[in-house]
Amino acid sequence: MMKLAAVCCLLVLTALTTASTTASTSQGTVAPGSSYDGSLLIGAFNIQVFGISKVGKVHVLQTLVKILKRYDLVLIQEIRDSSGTAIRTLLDTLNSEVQDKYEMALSSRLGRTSSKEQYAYFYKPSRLTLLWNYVYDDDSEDKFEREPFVAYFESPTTAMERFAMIGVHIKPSEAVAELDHLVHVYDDYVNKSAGNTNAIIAGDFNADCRYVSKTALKNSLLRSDMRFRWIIPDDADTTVAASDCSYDRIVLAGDDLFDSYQQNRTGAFYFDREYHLDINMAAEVSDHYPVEMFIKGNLDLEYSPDAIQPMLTAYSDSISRSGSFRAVVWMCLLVMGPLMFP
Ligand SMILES: [Ca+2]
Ligand SMILES: [Ca+2]
Repeated sequence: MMKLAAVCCLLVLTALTTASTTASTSQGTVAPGSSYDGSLLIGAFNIQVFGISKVGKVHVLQTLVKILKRYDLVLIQEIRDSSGTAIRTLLDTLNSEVQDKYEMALSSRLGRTSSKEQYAYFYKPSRLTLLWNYVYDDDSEDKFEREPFVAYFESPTTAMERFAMIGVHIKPSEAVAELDHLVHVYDDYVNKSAGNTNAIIAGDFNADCRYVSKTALKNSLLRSDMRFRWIIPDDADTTVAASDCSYDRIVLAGDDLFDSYQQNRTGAFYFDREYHLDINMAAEVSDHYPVEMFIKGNLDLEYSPDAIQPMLTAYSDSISRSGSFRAVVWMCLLVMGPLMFP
């Protein structure tokens, strides 16, 4: 009981001293990932022409690291760097600033012309085990400019045992055709995983404004097939510029994912507002905002010494979100009440 009381006091102190660390999304607020209960914050970020020039600018690199460390798993798109060093610099810089280190899965360089792009997944092995990954093979049909990059994860801290992330940066001028073909990419993954239907299809789909009309979107296979749920709405704004386009999307498939994700913690992450960057500073980082989603964890909370710090983080996040200390007061009353009024 003394331990619980100590935790309680620490929670109150934390509540009183913690500055808000939450971030606005299109539909609410999202706290950084890795909370105590095993939940996952998953993102997809098109870091416009990511390469040596970008990591060479200290303020850009710092902002990228700040954004990426929100996530337990994040897809990075538009890596354009024949030297292959920029993404490694980004990963190393990120890992120098966190205790819970990230690992990377990197695709081959993709594209029909000499202008190639790579995808990367940064993920925390403390939360997820990467089982296998592959670039979708479209050699026989050549449907994609940049073939989707599929990574299959084991997730011991959520209700999903295993799921895939299917990342894609769709070519704007062929957006409708590539969108349609994502259904085949998904079916191919289900086969490869011996029938696992859980998948997060995410990336810059270019599925709005001048590239995909509302009618074309409505008629696209990925939209009309009821196995898929589009969780970033058509009216979301995922562009840093004044334009209002919902280019970056997350589409879910599989009952476990439908049950585990939280819609009110899903949306674009407006890093310019959150970090108080003016439009020029933000534009140096990317022309896109990341999109993100939250998956509930299923770990039981234990009152072990090791559990206290993550608990403090998690509760201070929840306090920041609610903007009140009521949660802490209620918890203290529940814990201390029986002691004080036996
Ligand atoms: Ca191709
Ligand atoms: Ca915009």
